[in-house]
Formats: sequence, structure tokens, C-alpha cells
Amino acid sequence: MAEITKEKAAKAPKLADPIAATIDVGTQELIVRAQQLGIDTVFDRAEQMKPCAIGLQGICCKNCAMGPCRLPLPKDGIQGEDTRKGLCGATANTIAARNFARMVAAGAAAHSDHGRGVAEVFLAAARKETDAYKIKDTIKLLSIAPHFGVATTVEVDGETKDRDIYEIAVEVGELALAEWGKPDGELIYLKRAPKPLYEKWKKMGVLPRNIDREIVEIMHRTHMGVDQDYKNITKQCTRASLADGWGGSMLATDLQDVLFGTPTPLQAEANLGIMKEDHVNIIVHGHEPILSEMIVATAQKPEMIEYAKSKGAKGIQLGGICCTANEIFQRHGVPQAGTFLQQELAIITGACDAMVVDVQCVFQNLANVAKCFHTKLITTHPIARMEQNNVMHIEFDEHHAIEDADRIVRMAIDNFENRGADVMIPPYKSAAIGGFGVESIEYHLGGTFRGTYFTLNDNIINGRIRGIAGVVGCNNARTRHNEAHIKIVKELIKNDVIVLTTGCNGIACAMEGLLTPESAAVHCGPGLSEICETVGIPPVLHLGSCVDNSRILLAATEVVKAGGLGKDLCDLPAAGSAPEWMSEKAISIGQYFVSSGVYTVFGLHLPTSGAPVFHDYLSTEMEKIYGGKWDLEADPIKHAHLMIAHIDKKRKELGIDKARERVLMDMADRQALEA
Ligand code: BF8
Repeated sequence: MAEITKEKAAKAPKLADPIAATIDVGTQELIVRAQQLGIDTVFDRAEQMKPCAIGLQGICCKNCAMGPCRLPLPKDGIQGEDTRKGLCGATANTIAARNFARMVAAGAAAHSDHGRGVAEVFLAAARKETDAYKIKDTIKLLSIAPHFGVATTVEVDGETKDRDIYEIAVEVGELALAEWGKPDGELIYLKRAPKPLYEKWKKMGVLPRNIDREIVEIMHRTHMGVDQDYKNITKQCTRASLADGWGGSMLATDLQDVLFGTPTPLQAEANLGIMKEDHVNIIVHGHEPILSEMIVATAQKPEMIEYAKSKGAKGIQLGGICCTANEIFQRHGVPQAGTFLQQELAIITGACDAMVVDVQCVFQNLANVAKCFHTKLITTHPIARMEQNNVMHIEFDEHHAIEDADRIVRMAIDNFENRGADVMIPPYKSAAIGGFGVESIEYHLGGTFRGTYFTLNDNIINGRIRGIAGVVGCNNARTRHNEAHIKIVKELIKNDVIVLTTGCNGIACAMEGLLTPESAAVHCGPGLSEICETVGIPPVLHLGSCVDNSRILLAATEVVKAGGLGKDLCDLPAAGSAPEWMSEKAISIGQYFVSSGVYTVFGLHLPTSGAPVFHDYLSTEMEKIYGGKWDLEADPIKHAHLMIAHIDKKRKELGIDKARERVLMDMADRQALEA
């Protein structure tokens, strides 16, 4: 055997320390397994490649071929005037703002193009051009139709009659699809925001005209030699991000609810331990439920289960990764196999018979990992293919969706017998309840008869609930997997802040057992614990995928409407957070939260730190305009306390800070009062 010399050892690529890489034991075990098998994962690659410090700060401009121009901050900081400039004279502020804007454009495009795909399928279903998709949730359809000005009833001979559901759906579908490219007017859903917020947007001239136009305009403005005022660029960031949050994402959520059902609370499990050695395991990964809904339906068919049994398996186990996990968890209770950073590891178990991917957050390295196992890796979306030749492409189309899903599930079943003997599924998983949304929060906290947000507001006003936090977003291999997510959420609920979660934060919380009512007694402060126990809800409410951040906007709007907590979103004792963000979508989400009046804290870093004036504009100046601001804090406990301090500030402004002090009196305080 060749001797390992010091030189050879020094040349060996540095591998991740599994314990430093993730807080999750199952993930640690699979990182070790990958390393033993000589397969690199994102955790190892994060050790081997360090990020570019200048890019990280947002001050590298590569928007023309005279560059890239790099504008590092002087070592001793900026003394006096900031004289840094690129070849064309672009300042650090212009460069950082352009880069930031392009992130907003990409993020808004990703969410909104997803929404467009849903709208197209919705219209095909409404026109009965496909057998695979139907108008399922008619109550939701009837609730959104008025926003589009579509009548739900008709007068016939002096009598009011209900209109045909499919007729309504066609009109809604056509108007919804027009939101991407209509020549005049403004986005329809903007008026769902509290009136003062809508008026603010109008006054600032940031009402999006149509979704595509705002994204295209960012690309134009950030072309070499166009918009050279970071304030004006930021204004367009707001307009495009609103086209995402109150446009493309909100439309995606609503139309998906109509097609597949508005989620209601249900129970499932989370983490890679949901995979079963004796079952055919199919992992569905990506974002669009158009694909995953069909796979879920097909995998549950008795003939498919029989087919799996005929091949020696006991059944079919589906699992989701990334936002597809959130989509099929919230509507069907399909278990969540893991977050963004666990995608390669699902294959490294050796038990993944097929991984089916569509768009967004899919690692190209999945193909290299799949090569080492029997796993069939299948891409399904025309805009998202992989160059590696072991990847199959089965293009999914609403007109033959059932056949496509059938083919994929059969392929996975046929592949079961090709599995190697060496399977390692870490035996860890947690119970989780998901499926919350605007409607179910109203029901759970308002009761069958009341069906309002009054009870929630009452409990915020009396201080049992200190405030509301939206904690969302990705994992990032530059930080310990899930650590910041969990520390921040636990610190918030410990301080009686109820958490609304989406995206990979939702999966992280599910893996940690925080999506169960029982977790309240263990982790919550006395006020929130009492509410969770009385109502039977978890302290962390899972509201779905990243496009479903629109549910957070609408739930917050319902809180405003219920009264007693101000007139606008920026008045609420509420805050947003993305502890481990990595995606351009997160920047778009952050921008629309801030532009909707929400104090929003990001973890890690922001690609703005190299341009201090622009960075400051995103916090201080945006707050003056919209009432919300960007903030940054990498330390999870400090991060949570920034949010709590903001919540307390808002409670004080609302004059409800005293109520909370009373509620949280201990027995000694009470006795002192009685005496
Ligand atoms: O849209 S949270 S890593 S999965 S980008 Fe991706 Fe980030 Fe996860 Fe969903 Ni959202």
C-alpha cells in the first residue's frame, strides 16, 4: 500500500468537519459516509473554496467588458470622500445597488415565473384542456374572484344565481395571466394591502405596472451607463420586489390553493430518516407543485403500490426536499426529507431510487453523486436541464402530466432492484404539523363561530403573545447547517413571539420538533405556551414554501384589519428574519418585506457592506419611507433580540407595553398587588 506522506496529505482536499458543518446528527453521519466513499458534498466544497471578499461585499462590477471593476474598501476605512470608481466612473454605491437590483430581479423572476407556470396550468384546467388538473378548492376561487372583479353570481329573471365555477375560473385565469404583461394599470393584488401602505406606494411611484416589466426594467437600468443613482435603483428594487410578493408569489399561492386545495393543518414527519429501506424511495425536489402533485397522486395509486410490491418492495415512500417538500407537506402530509443542504445526502443514503427535480435550488452536483449510486436523477422542466449524461430528462407538460408521472414512478420502482446492499438511512426524524395559512389561523385562533383575527389580536394586546415573527429562507454552506434557524426561532418563542415560517426554515423547524403543540411547553415563554396549549397549535406555524411568504403578508394584513394594533403593517409588533439566506429569491423577499413596512434582519452578511452609504440607505432611509428596514446580524441570539427589541418598540408606540408587563407578573407580584 502506498505510504501517505506529509506532502500527499497536505495536497489532499480539505474535508468538512461534520460536527462543525451541521447541528443535525443524521446529516453529520451522512457527511462522514460521503467522505468515506470519497464523494464530495457541498460541505466539503465550502471548505475547499472560499468566497471572493470583494464580491461578497457587492463591489465588483462585471456589467461590461471593460471590467470586472473591483472597488475594495480601503484598509483603514473611508476617510473623507469616497473616491472609489470603476472605469466608467461608477461609484461603489452605484455598483452595489446595481448588483443588489439584479439579485432582486432574479429572485422576483424565479418566484414569478413559477407563478406564471401555475397560471397557465390553472387556465388549462379552467378551460378543461387537461384531465390531470381540476378546479379543486371552489371556496378559495370564490374568495379571490372579487379581487379580479369577476362576478360569482348572475341575475336571471330577477333571481340571483351562482355562476358556473369553471366559467368563473376561466375569467380569473385570464386576468391572472395578464398580470405578467398587461399594457396599462397596476397589479390587481396591491389593493389587498392595508390602505395606508397602498397609498404610500402610490405616493412613492412604486406601484408595479406588470410583473415582467418591472423585472426587465431592472435589467435595463443596471446595464452599463443607465441608472447611476443608488436611490433611484433602490426604488425600482421596491417596485420589482412588490411585483413578486404582492404579484407573482401571491398569484402562485392563490392559484395553487385553488388547483390543489388550501392547506389545513395535518401531521407528517421530517428528516432523512423518513426514507425506508424496504420501500421504493422517491425524492421530489425543487419548487413547483404542478409536478409534485402528480407524483403524489400517482405514487398513491393502488396499482402502483401493487407494482412496487411485485418488485419486492413493501410500498412507495415519497419525500420532499426544498420547497417542493413544503408544498406536498402542507397539502398532503408527505414527509419532508430535508432542507436545501441535505439534497446530496438523500442520494448518499444509497436508498434513493429516483430523485425528480424541477426548478430552483437544485445542485448540479446531484448528477455526480447519483453516478456513484443506482439513483435515477430525472429533470422535468424545459428550462432546467443538466449537462451530465447520466441525467434523464422527462419533460412534464400539463397535457400529459398523468402519463409523465406514471412513467417516472414506474422507473423508480423498476430501479428498486438495482439498489446496492450498502444502504445507510440515519434513523432520525421528527413529527411535524404543517398546513397553516391565512384561513386556518383565522379558524384556530378565532374559533368556528367567530372566525376572525380578534382573538389573536386580543392576545397580542394583552401581551400573552409579545409579537409576530416571520422566520424564513434558506440554508447556506458558509454557516453551520440549521444552527441559526433553530437558535433564532427558539429564542423568539422563549420570549413569547409566535413564529410564522416558510421555506427551508420551515423544514429546519420540523426536523427540530418545533412544529408540534407539545414543543410549546418545552420552549415557549409562559404567555405563548398558554395560548398554544389552549388552542392546540404549535408555537411555530408552518405556512408553506417561499412563494407562500405571500401568506405572511396577508395574515399580517388580517391582523391590521382586526383592529387595535395600528393601521398599517409597519405599526404591528412584528419582524422578519432570514437567518441562513443564500438565494437571490431571499433578497427579493427581503426587499418586499421591507417595502411593506417590516423590520427584516438577515443573517451572515449582505452584499452591500462594501458600499456603506447604499447599505445605510437600505436601513435608515428606507425606514423613513416605508416604515420597514433592512438589518444584518450574524449572531443568532443577538439577531433574535434585535427583532424582539423592534417588537417592544412597536408595542410601546401602540401603548400596549404596559399590558404585557401585567400579564407576565409572577405570583409574588400578584400577591404584592393583592396586599
Ligand atoms: O424557495 S428557502 S434554499 S428551497 S430559496 Fe431554496 Fe432558500 Fe430553501 Fe425554496 Ni426558498
